[in-house]
Amino acid sequence: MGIVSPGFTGRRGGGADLPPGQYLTRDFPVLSAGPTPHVLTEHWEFTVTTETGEMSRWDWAGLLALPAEDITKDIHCVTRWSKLRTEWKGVSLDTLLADVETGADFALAHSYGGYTTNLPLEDLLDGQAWIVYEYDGEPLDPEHGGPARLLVPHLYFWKSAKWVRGLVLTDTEDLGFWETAGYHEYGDPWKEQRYAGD
Ligand SMILES: Nc1nc2c(c(=O)[nH]1)N[C@H]1C(S)=C(S)[C@@H](COP(=O)(O)O)O[C@H]1N2
Ligand SMILES: [Mo]
Repeated sequence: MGIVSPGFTGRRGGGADLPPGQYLTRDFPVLSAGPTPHVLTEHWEFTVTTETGEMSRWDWAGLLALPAEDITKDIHCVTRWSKLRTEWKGVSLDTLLADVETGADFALAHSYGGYTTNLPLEDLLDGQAWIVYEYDGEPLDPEHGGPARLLVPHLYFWKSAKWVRGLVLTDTEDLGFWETAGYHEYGDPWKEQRYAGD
């Protein structure tokens, strides 16, 4: 232990890690548009449906059998809190999509409970997105999306669908829950793309 006071180490002068309009938080707020669905792992599945209707499917054991990665990333919520160096464990979308044949440009993530969010498919590839099932070395809490959620930390955190159940890949972009409600279709925190037209 050093002799710095609590609260000092988490802040960095200059805010190089902090996108415009964001503040740092040390706790982990819960933001859910509805009730927390309680999905048992024995019933959990994750599906990817391509633009031609081909479906790939993983059950819980199948997900855990895939190579997992430890991920440390900053997260940025559009309600302006950011949290630095959050630690997750999960499977890269590169791994899940490796054998999926698609020429689609877009993905709509679907969650248990009905939430959706849209992303360009390329933002889910090249080490940018994961299906995570641990946070801080513990199984992911239901309120934070457990048993498993999408993690796409380079976009505002509403893109990281909790209780994720699948991706539908399409040639044209369908908007998700918040995007339909006026939030930005892409949501780059560094460009402050909060609302449509930003
Ligand atoms: N299924 C689902 N996923 C969701 C949401 C939601 O309401 N439902 N909220 C989004 C928003 S706006 C944010 S900021 C983060 C919040 O994640 P947390 O509750 O783990 O902090 O989840 C995102 N994913
Ligand atoms: Mo959010």
